[in-house]
Amino acid sequence: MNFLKKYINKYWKLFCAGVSCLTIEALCDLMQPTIMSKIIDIGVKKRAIIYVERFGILMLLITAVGAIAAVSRNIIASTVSQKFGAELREDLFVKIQSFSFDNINNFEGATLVTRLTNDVTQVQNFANGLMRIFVKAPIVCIGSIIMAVHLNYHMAGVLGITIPMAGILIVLNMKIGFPLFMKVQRSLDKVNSVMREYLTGVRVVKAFNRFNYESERFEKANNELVSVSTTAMKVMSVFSPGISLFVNLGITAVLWIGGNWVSHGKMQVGQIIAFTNYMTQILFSLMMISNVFTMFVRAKASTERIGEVFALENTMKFNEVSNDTSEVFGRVDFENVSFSYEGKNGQAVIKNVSFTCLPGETIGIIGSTGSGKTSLVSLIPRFYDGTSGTIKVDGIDVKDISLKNLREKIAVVPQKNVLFTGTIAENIKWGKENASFEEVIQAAKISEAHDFISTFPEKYDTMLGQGGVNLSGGQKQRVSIARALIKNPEILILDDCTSAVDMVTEAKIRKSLKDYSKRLTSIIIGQRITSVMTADKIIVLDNGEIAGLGKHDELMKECSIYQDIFYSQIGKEGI
Ligand code: TTP
Ligand code: MG
Repeated sequence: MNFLKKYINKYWKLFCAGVSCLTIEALCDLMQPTIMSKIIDIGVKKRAIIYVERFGILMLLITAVGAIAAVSRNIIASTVSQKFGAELREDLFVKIQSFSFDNINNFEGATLVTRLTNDVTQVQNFANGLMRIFVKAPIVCIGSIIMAVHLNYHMAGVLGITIPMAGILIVLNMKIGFPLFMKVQRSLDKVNSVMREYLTGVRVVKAFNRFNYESERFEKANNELVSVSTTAMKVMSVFSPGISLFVNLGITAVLWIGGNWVSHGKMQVGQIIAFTNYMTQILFSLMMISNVFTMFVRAKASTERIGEVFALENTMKFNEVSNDTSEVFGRVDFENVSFSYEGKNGQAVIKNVSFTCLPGETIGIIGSTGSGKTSLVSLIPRFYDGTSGTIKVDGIDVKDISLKNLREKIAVVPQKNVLFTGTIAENIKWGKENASFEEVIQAAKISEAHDFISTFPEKYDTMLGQGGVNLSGGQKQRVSIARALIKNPEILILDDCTSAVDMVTEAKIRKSLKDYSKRLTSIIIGQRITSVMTADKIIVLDNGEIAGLGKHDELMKECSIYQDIFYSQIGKEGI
């Protein structure tokens, strides 16, 4: 819960102001029944009109003060809770952004979403409630008891029985409620995660006609949520009527005993009315307290879940960087690098890889699927850290370069292209926010995207749906390449990103890339041998190991895996 400290430090003054208003409001409420009893027992009974008038005006004044306090605390409570909620969400967002891929793999995507939305809302509501009603409830409850006892201490015995009974119910409520609401939250996560997975894979689901299967999966998660929530609500709903029962029994007792006492002169009618009034106030505040606990329990569960995100340490270690600028541009060195997704003890997907990529060179990487091509290049921008060995960019160990600087040098076009909702121009500019329109066009020309974009009626202002659904696979790939190019990187990594582009266009892209910058180091992963064979150096990857390294001609002589790929794709007779 440490993360809450920051907000407490920031908002405690306003919070106290809100609670002060609330206290004034509660005190005003508390005075009303006693004044009323005085009006009845003295003013009305003895027909003293001046007394009635005087106390009537006093009552009005107190109501007015109470109303002003109520308006103020409402404004304060809304302001504080909204600001607090917004800041908490923002901080969480920033924290999640700082996570390494490893960290994110720790959480299922959907739970991070529910933590950011639903959990924050719960905590925010609780903070709001705290300033609106919650503090008032105990004040009114205790105040009513004091006022009631003060009014007629003979009657206090009735309170002595009812209130402890209600208290026991409240404690039980809390004990039983907490684990139930934790469960509710977890079920909500599940529903979200099924829904998210369905929505991302909706095309496949339809193609495979697996709608029923997905529906069942959703129904199962949904039913579980319903059942857990219903159980939680059922358990919770027993408590309010229970409290109500005890207090109403108390009120009946007051009326019954009080009625007898009036005839003996031990109590007055106004006092009975005031006493029952206080009892009703006690009832309301107890109900409120029980609601508070329900909300508290939910907020506590949510706070813990949010706390888990804040508490997660970034798995990536950062060295103190004194000077990470270099005279070299676009050089990459791998020195005996091994890597596994499961840490040191996991199965290695990259095994003892060493190679050097000189500035301006084009390196091709080829190998069967699962041979570790994507994993290998994801180590360069430090999406993951290798388990052993050293990776250097521009001659400096990547661990000694600040992440911002490192990633500024490198542009990656991932294998699975990701586009965002927005226009094509916005998507390309995503690589460089302040890029001019000319730069956008230039990048699109190099990636052979300009021509097809020009055929759209709205050209660069064509809106893309989520994930770029209204573009073809090859078109998306070309927009992704333009987005990487506009960044003007030193090192460009293309991960199989021309797989959906025809061979002629691919050759054009390669040529324009070559012409575009002599200083740009390109690392091109390809499944097609034609994508890599013109590279300055080709790495043949086999099961995480380098099976061959050299130019096309050399590999054709020395590397049997490379030969196999070549002959299977091109045939014996060559191109
Ligand atoms: P990749 O590096 O993804 O293999 P690849 O890029 O050569 O394959 P493709 O041509 O199909 O793109 O995977 C190497 C191994 O690492 C493989 O066994 C799967 C595993 N892996 C993970 O465990 N987690 C991951 O996030 C990725 C990307 C791969
Ligand atoms: Mg891959």
